[in-house]
Formats: sequence, C-alpha cells, structure tokens
Amino acid sequence: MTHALIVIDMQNDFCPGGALAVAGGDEIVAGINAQMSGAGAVILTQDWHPAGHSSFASQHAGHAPFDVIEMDYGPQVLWPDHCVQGSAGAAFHPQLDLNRADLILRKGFRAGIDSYSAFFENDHKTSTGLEGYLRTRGLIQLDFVGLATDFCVAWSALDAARLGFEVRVLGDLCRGINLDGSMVRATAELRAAGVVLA
Ligand code: VGL
Ligand code: ZN
Repeated sequence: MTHALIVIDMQNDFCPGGALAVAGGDEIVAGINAQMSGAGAVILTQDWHPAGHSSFASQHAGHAPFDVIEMDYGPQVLWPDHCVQGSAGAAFHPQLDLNRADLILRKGFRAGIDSYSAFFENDHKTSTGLEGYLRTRGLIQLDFVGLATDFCVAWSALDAARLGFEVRVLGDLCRGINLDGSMVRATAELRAAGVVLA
C-alpha cells in the first residue's frame, strides 16, 4: 500500500463554535471518516500552539486578528488565539475517527514560528519530519483533506508536490477560510504545482 490519506487539522477550534471557525468545517467529518477505509495509511495533523504563540494577534500590540505582519521568516497572518496545547479547542472534532490513524503529527509548537504545512514550518526550511516518515514507509501517493483549504491544506499539498509526491486535494472534504482572495490564490497555486483537485 503506497497511498496515504492526510487529514489536516480537523480540530474543534476550526469548526463552527471554535476560536477560528471555518464555515462548514464540521460538515466534512463523516466523509473524511468514510475516506479512511480505502487508505493504505491515515495521518492526522494537529495544530498545537503554546499559549502566547507568535501567530496570535493577542501577542502584537496594535494588531487585530487577520492583520498581516512581517516576521523574520516572511509575512504572517495574525490569528485569534486557537488550538492552544491541551485545550478543548485543540482537540479533534469528537466525531473524527481516531482509531484508523497510524500517525498523529503535531505542528506549530514552537513559540516563535507558525507551521501551516505538515512538512515545513513557515520558514519553508524547518522540517516536521513527515517527509522522512512517508518515504520510510514507501507512501508516495498522498490525498489531502481537512481544514483549512487555503492555508494548512494548500501549504501541505504544495510542499508535498515540491518534494515529488503524487498529490491530490479532495475538495469536497475540505473547507476554506477565504481571506482576501486566498481561496482563488490557493487553487491557482495548487493547479500550477500539478496537484490534482479532485
Ligand atoms: C490554520 C490558520 C492558523 C489551518 C492553522 O489549519 O489552516 N490556519 N493555524
Ligand atoms: Zn494555527
């Protein structure tokens, strides 16, 4: 089995009622669970920030959520406090099937840098170790689902394509934030990178 399903950030804070809710985020849980049965491997990612993380607008005086600032590693959107380690918001959606997961990969745990992608932190250099895991297991076809389409799903899929994996994004099983045209931009970037939008 060379095919992996990678489920991005299906956590309470990204679902309706959460701190950084994505519209319809909870609608895709049942479909994602169903998709797991055909996968050779299932990997879940979990956004996992320490309290006071540098991506939180609350840490930047004079800034509000969704402002963009320049960090030493590049532009960074400032978010409401979300997915704080150990909080209810950081937990997976209660209906997500955790039993099929081979690996739960946490990201964004370094206070000074965000990590949208499952492969690299936002400096595009610091590795999460996922590439090594996938290659060691011979997993070369990757299907991405989850939240949010235009941030963590897109950045993960783009990195995967750059690394030479065969990549699909299953659009029906994703939902987006859509900040300043980010959905249109992400879709164009995914297409240009050779990612199949299924
Ligand atoms: C995400 C913003 C901040 C995501 C995570 O999962 O797309 N977006 N942290
Ligand atoms: Zn985050």
